[in-house]
Amino acid sequence: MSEKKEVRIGLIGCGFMGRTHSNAYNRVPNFFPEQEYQPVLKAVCARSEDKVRAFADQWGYESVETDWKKLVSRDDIDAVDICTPNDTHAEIAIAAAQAGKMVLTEKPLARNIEEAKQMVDAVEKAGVKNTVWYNYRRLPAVTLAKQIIDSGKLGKIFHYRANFLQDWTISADLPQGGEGLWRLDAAAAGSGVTGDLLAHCIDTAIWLNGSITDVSAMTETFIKERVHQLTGKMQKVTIDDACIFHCHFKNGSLGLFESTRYARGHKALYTFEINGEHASIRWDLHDLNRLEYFDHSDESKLRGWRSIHVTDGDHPYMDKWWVPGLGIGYEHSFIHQAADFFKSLETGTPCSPTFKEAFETQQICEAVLKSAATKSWCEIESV
Ligand code: 4PW
Repeated sequence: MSEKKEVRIGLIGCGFMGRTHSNAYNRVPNFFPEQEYQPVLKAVCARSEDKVRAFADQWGYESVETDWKKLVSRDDIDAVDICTPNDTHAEIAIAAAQAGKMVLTEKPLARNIEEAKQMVDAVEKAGVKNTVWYNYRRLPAVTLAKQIIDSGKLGKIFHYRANFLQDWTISADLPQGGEGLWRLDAAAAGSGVTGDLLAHCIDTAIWLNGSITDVSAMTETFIKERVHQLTGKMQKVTIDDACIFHCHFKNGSLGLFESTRYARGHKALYTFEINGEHASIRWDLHDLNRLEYFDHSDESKLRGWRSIHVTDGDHPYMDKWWVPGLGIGYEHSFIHQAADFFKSLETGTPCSPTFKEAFETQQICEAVLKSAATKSWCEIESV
């Protein structure tokens, strides 16, 4: 057996994303054993000592820290993985890059373009490996969509449509800010559905269909005031509860995007549809192992939407899992991203999206929010 190279992980944040990433690191050695680089769960960091110790025991971390600065300065950490709220991404990532660590961060890259720019500069200057966890790219059906589009089967693309719908913030009694609810607080999150949900749709869209050149958007904040968990006071809500935008892609196609946390009945409905000259593709997170494909070159009597169950060994990533016909889940998108990150160390190639690539998504989010605020079209710079 060849000697494995260890990548000693220092994870910061032990909430929902801390769990998805920890699960991914634990699964990579089992399901991608051939890879030269393998993770070692060296340390996990969170402010509460009790919480971080329990997390370390549950997921198998060797040690704990309660101050992220200590973790970042440790000599026995190779890669810093940021799973904390958005307002901490920039400071931690910049410090980690300056300390010469590889940096992985949860999406969105940052709260705004200024922070994102500094983060890109820091990793580029330090020359450290970096990636942003836009996990949905790594679902086999979504990767298959990319392969089909890149093969040219759709021909000229006319339309790209995406939705990300949830309903968890409809109650006016839900507080904003603090533990578990920072996504409702603009100071912590940067924005509402635009940075949290549309960022995923935008990342997938520019990966599948290329750059977006300009956007026209509207946003709405349905509940204007909520109690803030940290101050106990009723405070103005400044996140976008819903956002709809349309746009032009560089390839001439039109885009239409919608996201809300007020779509009663929808918990996490991410869908996209792409219509080309010869064929169309659509995908739905609620049925994530399936890709629907319509090919106009099929014999007319048999023409219709094909439902591809993306579970065969020759489908992306599926040779790593079970037998044809057996599906995988949401958590596998993170396992695949972790595996791709370690593979990229072997091949010396970037692990997309890098900070620089994710900067484009940040630019589009910023333009969307600006367009909504100014009620005007906004161009995306330097596409
Ligand atoms: O990144 C997103 C989260 O903030 C996720 O993909 C889904 O929506 C699940 O939680 C939220």
